[in-house]
Amino acid sequence: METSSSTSIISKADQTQAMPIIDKIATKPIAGQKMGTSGLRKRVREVKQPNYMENILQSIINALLQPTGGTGEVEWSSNRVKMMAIGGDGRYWNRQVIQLAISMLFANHDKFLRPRSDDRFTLFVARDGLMSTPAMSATIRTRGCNLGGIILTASHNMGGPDKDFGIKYNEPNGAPAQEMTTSRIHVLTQNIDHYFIARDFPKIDLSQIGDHHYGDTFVVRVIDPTEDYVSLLKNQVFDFPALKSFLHESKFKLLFDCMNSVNGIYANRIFVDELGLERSKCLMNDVPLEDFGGIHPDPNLIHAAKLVKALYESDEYDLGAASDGDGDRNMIVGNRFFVTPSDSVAIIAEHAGACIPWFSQGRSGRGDIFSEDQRESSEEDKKTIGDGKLCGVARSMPTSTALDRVAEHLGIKCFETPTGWKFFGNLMDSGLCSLCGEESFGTGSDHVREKDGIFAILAWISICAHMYRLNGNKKIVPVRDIVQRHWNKFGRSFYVRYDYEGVDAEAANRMIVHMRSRMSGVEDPMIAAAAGTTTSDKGLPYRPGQQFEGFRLDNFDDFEYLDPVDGTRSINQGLRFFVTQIKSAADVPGGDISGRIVFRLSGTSSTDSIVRIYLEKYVPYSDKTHDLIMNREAKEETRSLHAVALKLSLLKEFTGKDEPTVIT
Ligand code: VG1
Ligand code: CO
Repeated sequence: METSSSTSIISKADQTQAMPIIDKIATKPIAGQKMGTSGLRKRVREVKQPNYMENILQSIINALLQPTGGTGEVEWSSNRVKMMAIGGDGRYWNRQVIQLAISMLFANHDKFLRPRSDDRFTLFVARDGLMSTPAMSATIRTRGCNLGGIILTASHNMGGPDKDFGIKYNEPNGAPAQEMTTSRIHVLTQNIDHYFIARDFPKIDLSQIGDHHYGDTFVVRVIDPTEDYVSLLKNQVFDFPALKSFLHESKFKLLFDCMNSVNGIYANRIFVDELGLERSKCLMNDVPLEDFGGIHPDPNLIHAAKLVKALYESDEYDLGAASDGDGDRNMIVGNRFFVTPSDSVAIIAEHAGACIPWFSQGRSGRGDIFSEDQRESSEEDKKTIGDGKLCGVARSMPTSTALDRVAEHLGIKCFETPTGWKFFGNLMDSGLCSLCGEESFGTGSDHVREKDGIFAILAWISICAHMYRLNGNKKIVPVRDIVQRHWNKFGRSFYVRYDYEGVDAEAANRMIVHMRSRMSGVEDPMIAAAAGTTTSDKGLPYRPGQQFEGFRLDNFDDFEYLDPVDGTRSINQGLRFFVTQIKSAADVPGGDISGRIVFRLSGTSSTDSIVRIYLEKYVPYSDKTHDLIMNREAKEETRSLHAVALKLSLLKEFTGKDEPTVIT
């Protein structure tokens, strides 16, 4: 790390000789330090440039020192102990940045302490620097980290010296930083002119659990990264003894691909140590590696191909699962059967109240209270709120409407939020949302404030156990049957997402601007012409009633969200087109078939743009649609919607891309 020193000052706490000297180092703003959908993600070579990590870390620290944003006044809370946590997904550069962060937090820590007080600063550091995103959320909440936590991760992006690194800040409630916080951090990165760092700060041995004291005011506590999270899942959320006896009695076979990510350590703790499964039989890629062993740690049908093959080419396994680089995403696969993430969260919502103690025993929906004794429901509580009801659910806008139908059935509200987990935090803190999900393989509940891959897997095992018991302990109900029963009751949303990666950012933006102007009724032949299109109507405004490829356009908008808790408005969150299939007696057997096409640009790419097209076609259940619902493939069934999407967006013309890079 670069330390071209300018001024040296002795830390306030440094009354003794042994204390490290604090350097104030001059720096200049580095462009592009803006957090996206979930943190800042950049190529390793970019974050390795001099002062890159120093600038962003100091800006996060500065943002925490000015919680009201810009008065320059430090706000001291009355807590005597200031606490923060740090860990990461173990990717290349993780360990170096943790040591850097420790020395910078030491250099800055006294600014958080009230003058002439006995305040102290405790920094919890994950052993070996490894902590999954949901576990970090649990640690922040369980230990009451009033300064939140830092997670070094680029999540599902690839890792290694030529790939990505990332950093996220989580607030004291354990949720990803809200937009207000991330924009404050961004502004600070644009104005930074110095940072503080401890000179020659001793490198801490992160392999050993224990405390390291620096004077009277700064403690680095290396903690077991599984402790808070596993105890939460075990003692509060799930019934581990019941799951264990089900797994062994029924000989249920699980195969979990940890994709060489941080989740390997949690998978071993939970599935092997706690639930007694045999490691070699149930876990794949369960040792965290700096480059994820070259795997793209994104749990989908393409990147978890080996797992998918095992589930599709033999009858050995009942449940296949995979999670991403930082352990917050999940994919669920049954025997020769893929569960879309949108269906998965809907099905968990359908059964959670009956078989997951967090919900059935009334621990969910209590907003932001969190302490062991508050969480232990009293008998009185169980009578009033332990009726297995979820307090509400939520999904990101592009996620399918399957969850909405379950919510309606349960008589609870379903919130529709912009993409990104940070939008669920307020709902959960206010007791408005028990369970939520995103189409991008994200599922979670209010036991933490992040999505949680292992939660989803344990939820599915809980559902399977419940079905097995209902079946008189005789037969495992296959995942396929559980999903088909759901479709039988609620109908089916055929759902597919097309990703066009490596798109020139300017071209992608032009395409979105073009659609936006056509939505607002502006004729836009110029833009269409610039994209190389000649037919005059390609620049005309969209009109309800227009027909494309057997669909009628009913409505369209640019999604915006008004946070019902704090009133924050988030605009430009994705372009939505609502369509209805025009009936022809031959191909539509009864019921209105509606569809939705959504366009948005990814906010997690470290380089070029990624255009995402989300397609949903909802077919209500009836005798006539039975075969269609049970037997058709989503990609086939949404093919014509994809053709409509290409017409609406002129994607090929704008981006030059003929084919998507990933279809999920
Ligand atoms: C993607 C997903 C989004 C998810 C985000 C972070 O964002 O679409 O649903 O919340 O990744 O997931 P975008 O902006 O690229 O579409 V994770 O597991 O990578 O933190
Ligand atoms: Co992730």
